[in-house]
Amino acid sequence: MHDDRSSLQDPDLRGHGGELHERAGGGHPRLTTNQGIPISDNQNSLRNGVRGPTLLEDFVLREKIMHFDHERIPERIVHARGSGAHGYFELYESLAEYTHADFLQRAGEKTRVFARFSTVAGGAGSVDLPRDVRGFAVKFYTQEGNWDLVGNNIPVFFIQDAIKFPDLIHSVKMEPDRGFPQAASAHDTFWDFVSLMPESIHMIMWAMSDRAIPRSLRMIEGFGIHTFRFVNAEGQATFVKFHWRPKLGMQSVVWDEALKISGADPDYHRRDLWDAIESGDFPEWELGVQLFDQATADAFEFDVLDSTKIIPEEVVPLKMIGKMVLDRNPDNFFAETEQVAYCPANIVPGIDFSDDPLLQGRLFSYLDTQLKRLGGPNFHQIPINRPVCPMRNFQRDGHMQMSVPKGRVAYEPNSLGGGDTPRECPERGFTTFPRQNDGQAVRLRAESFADHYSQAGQFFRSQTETEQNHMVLALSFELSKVETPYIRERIVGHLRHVDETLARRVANGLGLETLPDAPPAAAQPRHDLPPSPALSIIQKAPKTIQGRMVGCLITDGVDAALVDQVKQAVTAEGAKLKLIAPKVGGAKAADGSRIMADFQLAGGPSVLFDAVVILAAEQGIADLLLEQAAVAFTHDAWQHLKVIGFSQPAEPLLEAAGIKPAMRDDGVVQIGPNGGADRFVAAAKNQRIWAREPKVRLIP
Ligand code: HDE
Repeated sequence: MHDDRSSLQDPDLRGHGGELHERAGGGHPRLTTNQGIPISDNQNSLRNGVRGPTLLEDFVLREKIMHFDHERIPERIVHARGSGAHGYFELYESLAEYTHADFLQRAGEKTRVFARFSTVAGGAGSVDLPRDVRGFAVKFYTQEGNWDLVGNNIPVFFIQDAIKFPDLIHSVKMEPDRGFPQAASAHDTFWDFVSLMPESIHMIMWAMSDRAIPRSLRMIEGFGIHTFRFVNAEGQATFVKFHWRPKLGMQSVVWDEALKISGADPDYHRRDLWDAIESGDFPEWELGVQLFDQATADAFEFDVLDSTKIIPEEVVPLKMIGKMVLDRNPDNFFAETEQVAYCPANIVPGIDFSDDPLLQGRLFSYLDTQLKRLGGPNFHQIPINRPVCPMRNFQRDGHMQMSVPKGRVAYEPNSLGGGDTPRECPERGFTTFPRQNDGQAVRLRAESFADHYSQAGQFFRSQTETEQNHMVLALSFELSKVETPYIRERIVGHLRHVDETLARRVANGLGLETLPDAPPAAAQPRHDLPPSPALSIIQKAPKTIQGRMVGCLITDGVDAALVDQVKQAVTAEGAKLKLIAPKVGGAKAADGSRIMADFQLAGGPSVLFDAVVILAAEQGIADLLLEQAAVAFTHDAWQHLKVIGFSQPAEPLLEAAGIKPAMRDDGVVQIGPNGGADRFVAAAKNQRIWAREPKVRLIP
């Protein structure tokens, strides 16, 4: 509800308004127009006679429809689909040695934040689980202004220079003549661009890994990508790269699951984040920094200004400096998540940019885009964008000016304004680190940016066998959607520089009879970079079901004590148990009690859960065998490598789903009155039974 009476500053006016604004019937506040005029009838427009034409003078109708007609603002050109939440950042220890940023000085200090996670390619109404990069943007409301860390869940980017960004985005978005595909990189124009842009190959490796299909926004890493600078009180600079690490660990879905979730629950990530925060299960990330000096930077074979490169953690370890906790959902999606305006140029004293040409371009783009999206230069006054510290300057007027500056003076220096008008502040004001630049004006890329393949190969070789299989499958899938054969072949040619085995396997996955030639490489790729275990999801996966969701399919006649046993075992580990039944009204347990369901079977497929339990009873199993949704529930759980708990009467359903006793593994656990729930939970902590995959999927 919109109630803006607080803007009536004058107490006399307010008193008068108060009397007039007595409550409407039933104790509700009165409904009014935007001018505060009470509305008598919100069901019928004003007409000339009960069956006559509507009168133009109906200002209530006109105002309401006019406002409605203008409800939409331009969606973000990229990252349009997003979900946000409020929270705080808490510093572990003072970083005064490296930076004089005010909010990084005092251990234990909390700073308010607003985070927004997003997909890149799709429109605002697109699904949550395309194969895509995720945006990870955080606004820190510090006492010395807003700092925006606008990053992604992948630490490298597709391009090295901002001038290529519109081309990259045009290639991945819907093709301009046909207006499809929506939110998908699996089409000709994207791969055409990539095949002609070798610098994107490293990022392609990440985008074809399971990082691009996360299980939950609560389970993604985040990266500032570019090299930034910390500057301390003595003016000494240290290079810094920012990393977010999720407390719940990283986890992804499998690709077939992503395809099905997109249909079953297009809001899968948005709902998951919202529900977790609503239930008090607050997502957390640690903020880590990689700190290094100029000499270290100079010693690398790659350039720290090149956003297509990482600094392996094994080379420069992460220092964890604090944690972010998201503990409050937005009150209003539009006002906050949609209107929040991030900008990498929002930086505070003590942090500074680097000359990364991608970052430099971003410093222009974000401010510019907000002018279009939010309609004018005063978007910083929208509550979600406002700094929490005082904000004073002599800018004035403009569209939608919300503040009412007083006095004659809107310039500086001035002598008419008196002592209250703001002045510049050399001691604490933002100063740019005096970096030395004495080059010529050229449109040239440095030689140090030339190696496009070595780290791509390092990434591939750092993955477990399972993860490598997924990359081969993803590349085969994406390129199979490309209609133009020579584009597929060009990509395989690039892959030969990354890793010859990878190239052969993808060629096999595409049914190519001969291996295409590799294109000339700007710099000879290295194939001996040591693997970095930190790049693998599986090698870092915690053994846990914390924050996960277990789906339990029940039927009439179910043993209520068994449901209880499973629920206790699951919730004791910090996961949630959701009940699925043929009818949403639930099931009648053997003891006559009614157990309410959270999902009706057709709306609760197993793709929505991390592990499943089937507590069918003899009474209900015959019906389930006739219901494809029940068979698919079980079969999908199996082929998505999930842990399946079942009670003995569910045996025929497992058989109907093709899970024959001889093929079962440690991930199929019988649960009965004598136990089994604990064994189920122990198995589910592995998250997936990766060893099952070759039994259910052909891997090239
Ligand atoms: Fe962005 N990007 N970007 N980007 N970006 C935008 O700003 C842009 C890049 C990222 O939740 C836009 O407010 C250029 C890298 C996120 O609201 C726009 C270049 C990274 C978000 C824009 C890049 C990002 C955006 C669109 C190449 C990871 C969403 C709407 C130089 C470090 C923030 C808007 C949110 C949004 C431009 C490259 C992350 C058009 C020109 C690299 C997370 O200004």
